[in-house]
Amino acid sequence: MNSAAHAAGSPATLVAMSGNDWWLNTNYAAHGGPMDQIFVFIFWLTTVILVGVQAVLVWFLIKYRHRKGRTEKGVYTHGNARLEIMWTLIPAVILIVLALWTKRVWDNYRYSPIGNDPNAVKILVIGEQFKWNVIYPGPTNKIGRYLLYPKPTDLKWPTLPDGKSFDYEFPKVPGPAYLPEEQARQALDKFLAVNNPLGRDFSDPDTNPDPTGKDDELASLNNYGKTVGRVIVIPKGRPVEIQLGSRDVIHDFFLPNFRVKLDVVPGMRGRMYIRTTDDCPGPREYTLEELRKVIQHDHYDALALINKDTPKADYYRPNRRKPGYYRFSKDGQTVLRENSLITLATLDELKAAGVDKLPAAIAYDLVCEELCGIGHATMQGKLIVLDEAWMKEAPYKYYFPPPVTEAAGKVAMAGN
Ligand SMILES: [Cu+2]
Repeated sequence: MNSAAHAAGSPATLVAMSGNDWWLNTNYAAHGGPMDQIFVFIFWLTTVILVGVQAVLVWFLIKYRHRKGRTEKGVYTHGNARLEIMWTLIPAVILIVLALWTKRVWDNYRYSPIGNDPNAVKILVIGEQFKWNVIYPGPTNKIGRYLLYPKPTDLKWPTLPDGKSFDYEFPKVPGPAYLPEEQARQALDKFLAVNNPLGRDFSDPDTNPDPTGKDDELASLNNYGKTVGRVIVIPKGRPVEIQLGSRDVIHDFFLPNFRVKLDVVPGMRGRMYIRTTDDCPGPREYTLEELRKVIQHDHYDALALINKDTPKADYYRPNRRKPGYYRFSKDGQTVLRENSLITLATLDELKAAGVDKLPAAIAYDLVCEELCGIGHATMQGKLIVLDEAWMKEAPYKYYFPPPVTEAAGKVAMAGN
């Protein structure tokens, strides 16, 4: 299995090998079991061959070493046809078996039929230097066209979110093509920086998560300020289609715990499918000691899920212009706010603030495995797995349509 073998040597993977520092980290993807079997098979196959070859080498070194007084001459040989056929055929058979076995596992997450499950949801992740943007479909479960950028030779101005065209500096000019190049580029640069950093095609109704136009929260679901650096949320047990795109250079989307990894290439939309295993830990109430173990011993991160129902939490709004949030506080100072990472220092502060338990979710690593630029090391994200109870809470309730059938997550994977 190429991806894991390649990944095993890279620094990001070594960091991501949480829990067990000597082996693969825990798998929480339904397709991951057969993938790990290939990894283990190749590991032991190559180990046995390595040990065998080295042993013969050492044996020959000793057996045919230089000794004084030895007079017999070396044997001259033209080779051995039967032996050569053997050492060609055996590796060929091994490679063919590995190739067919790998293809089956690869197809299982690249072209899985679970994408056709009525409960399947979609997520679009767009890489940029040096962050991941996470775009949710909303109740329509449609993503639509993104990463379409206007050119100075376009005959019409691009469309704005309200359906009007971007012409406010040049109301009498039908499009950038009617301006000198320099002016056209400046106008379009402004459009991309201010109105549309992700190249969303506002004229495509599929990019609109609020077709009824009634819900402000829903309408702003995928505004750039919210998409950038956002946590990936996947509903436990439901099939998830992850679509991938890039705003600038090639990135590489890697979820070590979910056994998927794919290059994110500008101009292409990659697709892959995951469904969490039944034993994937969902959100729950943790004591401070349990969280300390998660961070210090298991080397996972944990995200605080604080909302209106959390005991000892309060609602805080710094001022009218800024959005409010739920938090734990001490003497009016925020100790921990909703949807933020819990550190060891936070745990001490929570204890001092009289909090002894809180709802949290394990935050799995999302890393870029491409050396995409000088800020590459910061290009990490987080993924959490939420159950249906949490998916009914804001803001998560805006992300996906509710499941349509009871059998959520029970569709079999191909090849399993
Ligand atoms: Cu990157």
